[in-house]
Amino acid sequence: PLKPLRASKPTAELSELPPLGMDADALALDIRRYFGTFLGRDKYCRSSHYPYQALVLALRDRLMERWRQTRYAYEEAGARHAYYMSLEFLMGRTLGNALLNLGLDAAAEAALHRLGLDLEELIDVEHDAGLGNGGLGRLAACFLDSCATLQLPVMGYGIRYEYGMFRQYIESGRQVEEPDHWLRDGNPWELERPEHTRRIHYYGRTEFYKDARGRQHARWVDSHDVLAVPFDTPIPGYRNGTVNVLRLWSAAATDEFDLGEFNAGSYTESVAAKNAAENITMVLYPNDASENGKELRLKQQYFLASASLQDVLERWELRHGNDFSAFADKNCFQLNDTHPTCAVPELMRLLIDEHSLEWDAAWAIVSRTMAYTNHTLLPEALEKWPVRLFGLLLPRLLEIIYEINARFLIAVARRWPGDSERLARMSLIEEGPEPQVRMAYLAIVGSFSVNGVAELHSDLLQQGLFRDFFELWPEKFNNKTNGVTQRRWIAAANPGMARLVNATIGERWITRLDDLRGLARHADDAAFRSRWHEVKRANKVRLAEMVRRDCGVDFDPDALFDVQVKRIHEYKRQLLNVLHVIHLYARLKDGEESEWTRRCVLIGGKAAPGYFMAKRIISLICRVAEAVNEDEEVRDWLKLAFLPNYRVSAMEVIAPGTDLSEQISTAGKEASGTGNMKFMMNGAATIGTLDGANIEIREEVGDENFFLFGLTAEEVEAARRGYDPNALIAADPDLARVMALLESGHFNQFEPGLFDPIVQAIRSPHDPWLVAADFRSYVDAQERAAVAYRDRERWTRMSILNTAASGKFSTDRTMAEYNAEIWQLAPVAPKA
Ligand code: 4GP
Repeated sequence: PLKPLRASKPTAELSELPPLGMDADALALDIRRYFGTFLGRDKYCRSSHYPYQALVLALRDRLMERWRQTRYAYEEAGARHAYYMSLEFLMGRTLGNALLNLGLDAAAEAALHRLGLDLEELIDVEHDAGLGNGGLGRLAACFLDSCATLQLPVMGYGIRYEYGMFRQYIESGRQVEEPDHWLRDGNPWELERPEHTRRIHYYGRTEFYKDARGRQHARWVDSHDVLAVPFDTPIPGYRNGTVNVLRLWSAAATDEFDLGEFNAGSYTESVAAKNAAENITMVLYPNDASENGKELRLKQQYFLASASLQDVLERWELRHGNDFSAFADKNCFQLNDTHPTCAVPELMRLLIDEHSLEWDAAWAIVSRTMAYTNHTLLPEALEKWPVRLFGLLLPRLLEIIYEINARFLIAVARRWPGDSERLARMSLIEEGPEPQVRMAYLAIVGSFSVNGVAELHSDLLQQGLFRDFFELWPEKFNNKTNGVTQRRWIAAANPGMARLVNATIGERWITRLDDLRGLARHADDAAFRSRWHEVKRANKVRLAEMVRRDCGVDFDPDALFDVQVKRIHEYKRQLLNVLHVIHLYARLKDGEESEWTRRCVLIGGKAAPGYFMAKRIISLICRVAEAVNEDEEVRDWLKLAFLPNYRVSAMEVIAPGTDLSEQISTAGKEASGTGNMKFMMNGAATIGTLDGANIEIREEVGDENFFLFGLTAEEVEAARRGYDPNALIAADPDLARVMALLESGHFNQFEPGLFDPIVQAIRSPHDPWLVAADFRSYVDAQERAAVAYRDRERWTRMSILNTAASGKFSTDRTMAEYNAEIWQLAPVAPKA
């Protein structure tokens, strides 16, 4: 533990500081100072890394002073806070965004220019913070940006993984994974706060004892403990003086290492405990929308929940002592999916065992402070933990869960007397040979709010997955359609478009995205369309450079750029996309190229390392790409590339350069999607099914500016009964030709059988993703898109109208809704 200062107002004077300059002169001076003194570099330094660090440190100083003011303002207001608890924060890079939000982009460029440096180059030095898998993690990052911009007292809590999402390489058409040691070159944005270290228990057992007044208490004894050390990252709002915090926990051993063992020569043993402790936050689990009952994962989940709750409770105690009567008025926890659900029993434990509250008082607090967001309908993604494992690792928590369940089932029985089937269905414990704790049900029972992430998804939750709970507590359920932050996804990623928009309708869209509506009037102005087209074309040139560099494929910026980037998953149907490419390839080979639209198809995304079919689909994309790109009859008309290592910073180049956004999941499977929104904002038209937020995108932009195809969620359910893909294939000459090519081994001449599993999946009457069922309408929609693209004026108009209609999909709107309907926080502005 760090020693406390003995002075009465120990650091009040110490933390007073005159404001730092926000002009190029002041920045240049600080950059020089950091470079030459703190970093100790000189004129012989040849690495871009140190100028980058010097710039970040200069910015961090400016973030720190705003951060302090924000914190003081929250304290003085006695503000109610929300805590966004998430196992994933997919932050990507920070520099560009920090410059934009601080309003220092121009000053930094000028300062660096004076120093003979280039801002773009330094931005590229930064390693993506890939502490998330995909949509769920990136959503959390966009949320933080919007909360700070709305001046909401919201703090993020997560895990500081040493290794983030793996790095993906393609070798001989196969995905290869490599660890992502993102911290190797240091992370100048973060601030370690050892003074707020927490202690986390695992294993052991419960001991009951009586206090002086004869009341019974429980305590967790014989536990193996691990320390949680916080690292804070500042989260600036858009030019408003607010800086919020993302606090990430890192695991450390309670004792450094065993010197006795070491001296006795047992080196491995001496550090075993330390390694075991540090393993907890070593790596992010690379599974998206699916879980596996791994002990280490449960350890991570509890680690986050316990450390964060202890943190909040300690701050509470500093102000209020052991009086928790107003705690629920001042605090709210948003659980990002079921991953942090241990927070429900853990807050009970902390209040009962460590703060001596009665059960009912503690439960009143828990059930008024927890709120749960669901992100997926895939049943395999609903987390369950074996009771056996849970009881071993977190014995005290399991007892509390049993007690919550007993009380909950009494309420169910009272509402539906004699309905024992329902009791079994709703129980927090799933019975069977290996009983399981149902984390989603625990989250629902413990929360006052349960939301889905798009209208369709929230409806399907209420009618399907959580139906019983919806009948019991309809008032808990609500929808919060996702969004993305336009600061990162337009202002920073697409400066060309941002400048044109600013010149046309002013700058207010940066914080009021609905203003983009004003662009619609200009869609009929030929001069404006021509400027819009030029911006898009320049962005396509930039994207083509990336494709050239990373895939070795030449994309022609005048061709239609047709893009699908997201995790590789069967329900997202990258397979359907490849089938369409094979269809175009077959047409070209058969000489059917009259009325052709030249098309460059880009697909990117990572497959979970253990997901066989997803990896096989990547191989198919790579093999088809070779056949297409190397064929002289084809390659001038059609290109296909698989982009390796898709990540946030890649999307910042991809979205602005895309014409056609592929959102082609089997209806009813994609909870929302957020990539769809980034593309739309950047002026891409969508080809998509009526799934997730696509439905709302189409509502906003109008059917004439959206290429709709495929079965609806309802039709999908009906089509599953009596599904006969072989009949569909036989009846459709285009699909038959595609299947014949695939089955002939044309794309895997040296690896016979490679794609048999894919062929079998398409031909299976049990194919849950109904690839064959949607093929025809997909190809037809693609043809409509191709025709539309040939008419440049029409396409450009459509592009403008997509951007103009994207206002709803700002996380500013999403956060305002969370706040109005769930958190109810008052915005607080720091002193200027
Ligand atoms: C994703 C959903 O698949 C996606 O539709 C949604 O937009 C996103 O969450 C944010 O809500 N789910 C996951 C996951 O990433 O791991 O479950």
